[in-house]
Amino acid sequence: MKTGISIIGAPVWLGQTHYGTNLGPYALRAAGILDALTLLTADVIDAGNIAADTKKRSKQRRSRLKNLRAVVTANEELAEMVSLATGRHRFPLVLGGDHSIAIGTLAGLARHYHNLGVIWYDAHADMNTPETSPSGNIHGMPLAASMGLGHPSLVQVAGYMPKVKPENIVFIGIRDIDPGERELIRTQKIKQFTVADINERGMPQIIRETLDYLLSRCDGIHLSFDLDGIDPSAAPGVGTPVPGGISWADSLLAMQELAHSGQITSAEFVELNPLLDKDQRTTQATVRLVSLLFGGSAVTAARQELPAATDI
Ligand code: 6HN
Ligand code: MN
Ligand code: MN
Ligand code: MN
Repeated sequence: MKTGISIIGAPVWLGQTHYGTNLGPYALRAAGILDALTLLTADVIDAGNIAADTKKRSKQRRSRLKNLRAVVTANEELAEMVSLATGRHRFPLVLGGDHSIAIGTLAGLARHYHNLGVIWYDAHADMNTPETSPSGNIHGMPLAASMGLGHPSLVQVAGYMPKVKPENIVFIGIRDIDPGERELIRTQKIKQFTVADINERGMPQIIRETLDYLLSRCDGIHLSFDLDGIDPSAAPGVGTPVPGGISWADSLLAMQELAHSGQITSAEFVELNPLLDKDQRTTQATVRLVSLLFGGSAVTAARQELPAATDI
């Protein structure tokens, strides 16, 4: 049983190339995420942000990985904060940041769970290695790294590996998959639900199947929610949008079903880029999704006040 929520900000953007995902935690706080959660659960602590300076690109010669050192430093620190909250039996809620921060989140969590389950809600599989990556961007690699595949500095964050077993992962919404990733998904037999599966069987059923699968083998379930899993029409504020995504209505249903199960033990919301957003739509959407995950109703979430532009 979790005693409360610890919010941890990970303002990282160097896992990809669009400045702005580092502003995600600030935008979400300005949009009232703390008040929204406090209405639902009295015990909410804002643990602040990781302190690592991720503003500067690191000078890295002859490496295919962009900003490796800066990303590793940020993730080492995030792993410690997540581990601390988890050790205190709190629910770590990590606000990204690009998806490279999942390396640190999972590293902090897996110290406490022997069979950590991971729901990867995303347009992408994020299972590239330096060899298969088309971009060199580390936000496309966190799952591979957490499975023990890739650059030693990424794989060894928090000093151990692997963090996640392939049979404990479920993809929801992936639709832009690189050849190397496709091969890994196939050979490792990783469970996946496509947007077509969701349309066919309905989101509540997909979530129930996901939980049935993970609960039979896992001692904790982490939700890694990449906002680009949602269709860009509803969540435009992301750096790598992919059309044909999960609908807004289905995303709300997913959060409600997960809340209803009471089985999620940690979560992160990543890839929000306020500078690419339209009318703060994606920031507002994230606050609503987080509220629903903690048992809020769509109505309560909708009632939150809009932040003034100057707050951001
Ligand atoms: N994300 N597969 C592409 C790459 O560069 O490796 C895109 C990755 C996107 C990552 O959205 O978290
Ligand atoms: Mn991702
Ligand atoms: Mn242990
Ligand atoms: Mn993605």
